Amino acid sequence: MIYQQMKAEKKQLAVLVDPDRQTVESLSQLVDLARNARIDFFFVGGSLLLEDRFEKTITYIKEHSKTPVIIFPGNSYQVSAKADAILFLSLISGRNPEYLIGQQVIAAPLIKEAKIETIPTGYLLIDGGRISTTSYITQTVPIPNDKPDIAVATSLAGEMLGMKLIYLEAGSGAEKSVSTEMITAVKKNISVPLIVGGGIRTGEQAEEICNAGADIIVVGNILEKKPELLMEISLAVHAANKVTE
Ligand code: 1GP
Repeated sequence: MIYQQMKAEKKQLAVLVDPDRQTVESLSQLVDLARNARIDFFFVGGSLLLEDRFEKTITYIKEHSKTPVIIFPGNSYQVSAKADAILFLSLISGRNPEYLIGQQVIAAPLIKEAKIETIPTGYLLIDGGRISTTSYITQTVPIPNDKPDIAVATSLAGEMLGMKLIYLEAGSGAEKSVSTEMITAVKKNISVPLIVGGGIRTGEQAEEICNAGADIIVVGNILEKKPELLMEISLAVHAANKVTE
């Protein structure tokens, strides 16, 4: 069960693959690098998928890697029976009913049909220094980066509603990743695993975010430009494990 792996008492690294931004060559390179860097999960999805590569991307990764593939959906149609699990996201930082429950109603029968593990996830968009695609597409206002109390209250509400993961998202390619103060404050208040992503570009940053309290780090954008950074980031996450052991 994927959720059990996500709950493991160690820091873990997920590589986000946006199917529209990968060519066959770059995906193959990334999967090879990820094998050597021993990453924990692939997340596959995107806010805006215009090409017909979603299913093909999952199939390719499943054929070439043993690492679990988890759908990180940008909309209700990003569902595939070939994935190992799906993050069933509700954008609880926003007040747009379409992304709180609307897309979920459309996706639920498709997910049931696909028979994949479904992990209810409270998704919080945090201000990353510029308007993110997620903020624009969902027409929601992110939580200010310097308001950890709002992130704590929102995460608590998510956990009380039964969500099994909390995801603090600064937005893909964010200028500023989620602040360590906010991560620490949220982690202290919840008992479900905490995922943090958006704008993580170096091993140092990854280690700081792990040490602040993130359980799972998500890295996407920078690997599209500099895939070789994957090893550095993976080593940093492992180093954070040694500190907490
Ligand atoms: C975005 O959290 C992920 O949804 C990863 O962000 O692409 O900036 O690494 P980056």
